[in-house]
Amino acid sequence: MSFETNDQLSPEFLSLNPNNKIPAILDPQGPGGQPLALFESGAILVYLAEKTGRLLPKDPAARYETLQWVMFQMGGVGPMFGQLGFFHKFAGKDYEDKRPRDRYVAESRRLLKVLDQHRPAASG
Ligand SMILES: N[C@@H](CCC(=O)N[C@@H](CS)C(=O)NCC(=O)O)C(=O)O
Repeated sequence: MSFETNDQLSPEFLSLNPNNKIPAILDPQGPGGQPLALFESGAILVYLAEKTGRLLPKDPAARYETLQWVMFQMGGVGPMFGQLGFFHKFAGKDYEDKRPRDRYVAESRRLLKVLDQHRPAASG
């Protein structure tokens, strides 16, 4: 799969992910031994964690704490850093108005501060 050749728009890839983004997976040994196609990084991570019995704690409180940081990544870090990359590196020179870039810089810094200040509970 290469973005340079727009493979994400091919019928084969769109059959896996109609949203034409990576990541997407096809597990030939999905539930019931049937193939399973999945997109969205969070859904893929939860699926793989449950399939392998790793990464997601069994303890409910720890499990939801883990899931909240997965959602934080999907809803915060991923989109904000992506927009920052667009305005700062890839297309920034095409925009005279620097307010969009500055907004994503500020929001990305804020998200990093949240991570820096987070002290995970001790795990065994
Ligand atoms: N919410 C999606 C976001 C996926 C996403 O934005 N993927 C980016 C790369 S990190 C992508 O495919 N960009 C290429 C494009 O938009 O054509 C997820 O978490 O899987």
